[in-house]
Amino acid sequence: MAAKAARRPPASETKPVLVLNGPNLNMLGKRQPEIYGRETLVDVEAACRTEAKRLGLGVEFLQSNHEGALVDRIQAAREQNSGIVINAGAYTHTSVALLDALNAAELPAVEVHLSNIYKREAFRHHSYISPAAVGVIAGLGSQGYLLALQALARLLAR
Ligand code: CA2
Repeated sequence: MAAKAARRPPASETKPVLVLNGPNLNMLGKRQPEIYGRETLVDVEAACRTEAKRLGLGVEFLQSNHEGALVDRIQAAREQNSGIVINAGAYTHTSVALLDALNAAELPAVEVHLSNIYKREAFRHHSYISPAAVGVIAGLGSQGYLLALQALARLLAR
């Protein structure tokens, strides 16, 4: 007898993608526009919602300045979300806890940075969380979040 093909849930049944932003990203558009641009985090979220809708994905957001809150949300994502877009801010360069949480979540995660971290100070060149990511996007401003959503939409449709 022919094996039954595994059924992929329709987009409407797919759990939402989690977009996580780390410390100080709530300041976007309010300080240092020469590095991070003029868009606020509210603008970025609105653009993500529009793009997610176009892609047939649900989307949830959290920004936190607290490492533990980010770890808690990544742990919850294992049950509640289908994938993760993460800009961990400065925790990118310091946090083994976020790396461990992302590995334990076993979800596709795309790491995003607004700025090109490789053009900046040497301490920004290393990311603790990249080994847990399917891909990394840096230097394209807020467009990076939309590209990350596109990448996850493709991966989740497989
Ligand atoms: O380029 C990125 O997206 C970063 O993740 C942003 C982090 C930085 O520590 C990383 O090296 C690269 C900083 C986020 C702080 O965002 C601000 C935005 C406006 C004003 C002040 C801070």
